[in-house]
Amino acid sequence: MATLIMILVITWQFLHISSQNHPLDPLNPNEITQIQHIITTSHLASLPHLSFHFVDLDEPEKNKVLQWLSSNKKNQSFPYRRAKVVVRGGGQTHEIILELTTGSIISEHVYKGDGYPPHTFSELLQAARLPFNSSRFKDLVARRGLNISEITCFPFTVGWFGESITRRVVRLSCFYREGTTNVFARPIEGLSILVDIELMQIYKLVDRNKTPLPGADGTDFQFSGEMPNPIPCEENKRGFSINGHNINWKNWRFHLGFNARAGLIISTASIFDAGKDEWRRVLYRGHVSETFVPYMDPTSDWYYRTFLDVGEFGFGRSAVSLMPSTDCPSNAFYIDGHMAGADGLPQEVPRAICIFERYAGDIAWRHTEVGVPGKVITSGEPEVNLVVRMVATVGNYDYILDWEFKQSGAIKVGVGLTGVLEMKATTYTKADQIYSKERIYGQLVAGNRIGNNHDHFITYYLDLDIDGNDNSFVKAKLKVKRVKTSPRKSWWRDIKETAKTEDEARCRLGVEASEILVVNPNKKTKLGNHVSYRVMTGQPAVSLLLDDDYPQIRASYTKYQVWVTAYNKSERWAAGFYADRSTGKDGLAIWSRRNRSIMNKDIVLWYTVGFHHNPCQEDFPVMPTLASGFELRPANFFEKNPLLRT
Ligand SMILES: *[C@@H]1O[C@H](CO)[C@@H](O)[C@H](O)[C@H]1NC(C)=O
Ligand SMILES: *[C@@H]1O[C@H](CO)[C@@H](O)[C@H](O)[C@H]1NC(C)=O
Ligand SMILES: *[C@@H]1O[C@H](CO)[C@@H](O)[C@H](O)[C@H]1NC(C)=O
Ligand SMILES: *[C@@H]1O[C@H](CO)[C@@H](O)[C@H](O)[C@H]1NC(C)=O
Ligand SMILES: *[C@@H]1O[C@H](CO)[C@@H](O)[C@H](O)[C@H]1NC(C)=O
Ligand SMILES: [Cu+2]
Repeated sequence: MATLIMILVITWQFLHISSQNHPLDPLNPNEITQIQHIITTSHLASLPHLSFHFVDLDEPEKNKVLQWLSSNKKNQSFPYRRAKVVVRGGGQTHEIILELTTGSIISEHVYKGDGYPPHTFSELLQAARLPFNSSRFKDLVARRGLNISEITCFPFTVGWFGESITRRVVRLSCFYREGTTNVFARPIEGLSILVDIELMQIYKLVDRNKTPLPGADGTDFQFSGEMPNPIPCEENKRGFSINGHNINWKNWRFHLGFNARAGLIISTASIFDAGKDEWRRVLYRGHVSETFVPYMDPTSDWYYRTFLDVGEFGFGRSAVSLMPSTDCPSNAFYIDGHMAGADGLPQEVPRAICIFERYAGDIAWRHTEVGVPGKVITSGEPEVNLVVRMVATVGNYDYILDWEFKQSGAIKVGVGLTGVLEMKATTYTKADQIYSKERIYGQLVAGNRIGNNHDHFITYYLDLDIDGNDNSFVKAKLKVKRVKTSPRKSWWRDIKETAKTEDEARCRLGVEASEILVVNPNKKTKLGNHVSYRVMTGQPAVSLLLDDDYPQIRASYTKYQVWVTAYNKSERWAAGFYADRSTGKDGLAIWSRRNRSIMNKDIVLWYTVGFHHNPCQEDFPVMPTLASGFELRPANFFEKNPLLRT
């Protein structure tokens, strides 16, 4: 085994000196294998039912990373290469930090706080199979006249509802596949199975056999049309280069990472300023931090559906292999994703991320000038952007996650929701049968099916470093003034307020007209304006649940759309690291309560893209993509429009 470690160390050192490396590179399959080997040959191997729940890069200190990137990389030693691993074994959660260059465990302790690490896929699969070994389940199925070979059960996380002692539990809901490929379209309502994941046993099987099974007619979602002709593009002339995980395209360069929890991660994004002839920093790190999806049905088989998908399952864990020409255009380049399975060994998601240049027929800028006598002057240029995309399919839903880089300096972050609704079976077949006696919690979207109301809150971690580490957060409030000295009676002006502390930075958008900016108070343009980026916000949506409602306590950060915190390497997951069965003791709202100073400091902006989803018939049997997002756009960052290169 010593030879194996030697080989791994040598491999690592070989990679180490390669110019393609970046200190934030995700763990590669060799490193994941090395980690698995170190742990399974340590004393931890004796833990009963050892399983790997989290294996990720323990990222080096930010200043070390930045120093290394800005050095000539020969005289500066590469920042440490460490991994953070969370395993379960013997009913406990162990946190381990490993040093990969020496192949050793450098710290290890048992986590005793609330909540549990993300579920592994293999334990979820095992749990989903348990009913098929239960005679009680077989009986119930037979009594309903169903064919057990046509049933699929899905494990749902159960949230937390004030229990003082929590167990690792999932709740199974079962669906009937007969006559359809749309498994979620035929819920076997009223049948619910609680599984103790730790013991891998069913401990409760509830059968409220009341609601008939919805039929299979019209539920399929197979695409049968013809593929549209793609917009012609120069397929073989790729406008970007990929060197390891480093992407260079036009005036942008950034690092592209992937992990099981966040999915795709953008790091150290800088833009080349032709006027200054230098690369300028914009975003140190950006990724999805958490999602919160509470369903608005308080009845016994639905109330617990209040998912924190990133922390409970993982967006990278749920990343699908992208389909060329459907998920990404024909000029796309694909990157595989790597992560550790429950056994600690590497798993690959082929084509987890795609990168492509998008020319969608849009105009980057234009003008027609008719004011010059005897001439009509027209100029402009087409908008060509670079898109980085992944899709996370978490059970019934598909989240399309885009990062779109523009030559104007903007980064547009897009979220698209598609997939299949989570539906509840009902006796109703027509809307006019619905009367208040049997309340429903959504809309009738198809015969015998209600699309229950719910929200989606996708929260982004955005460590913006506008032209340097130290930034401030500014709200520009648009205030209306009345005038007496002009034929006009009113006008608006912007009143800029710099948030001094975390408490002052929280925003509920849409309540008052305002703009939000991340400003570098230490840098000015030649004209004397402070260098900044503006956050162009999407539609406002915050959680409407009451503050004392348990799901809201766990996802309390969803009460505001914008938060700003002082940078702290270990504060990344908005609902806390241990999100499964969490009790709200960790997370963004808690950190922010420290009310740290955020003026001219290294700050992190948290932005939530929210949807209140009130389903309609068109969302059935599969939902047309509903898109939202936000854009980070330079504001007095450049001396002038950077698209004009002269
Ligand atoms: C490494 O080299 C760079 C560029 O030549 C220089 O600016 C920096 O000070 C050097 N760092 C060390 C630690 O010698
Ligand atoms: C199913 O039950 C049989 C017999 O009790 C047992 O041998 C088998 O391990 C069980 N399978 C699962 C997946 O629990
Ligand atoms: C039950 O479903 C399986 C799988 O589709 C099928 O092979 C079998 O014939 C069905 N049994 C009955 C009794 O219909
Ligand atoms: C960083 O965050 C962690 C987790 O919230 C906290 O325990 C720690 O004290 C913080 N460090 C600093 C320097 O604030
Ligand atoms: C946060 O600090 C600011 C400035 O010291 C103060 O005005 C504000 O009341 C504090 N907020 C909380 C919740 O403590
Ligand atoms: Cu939805």
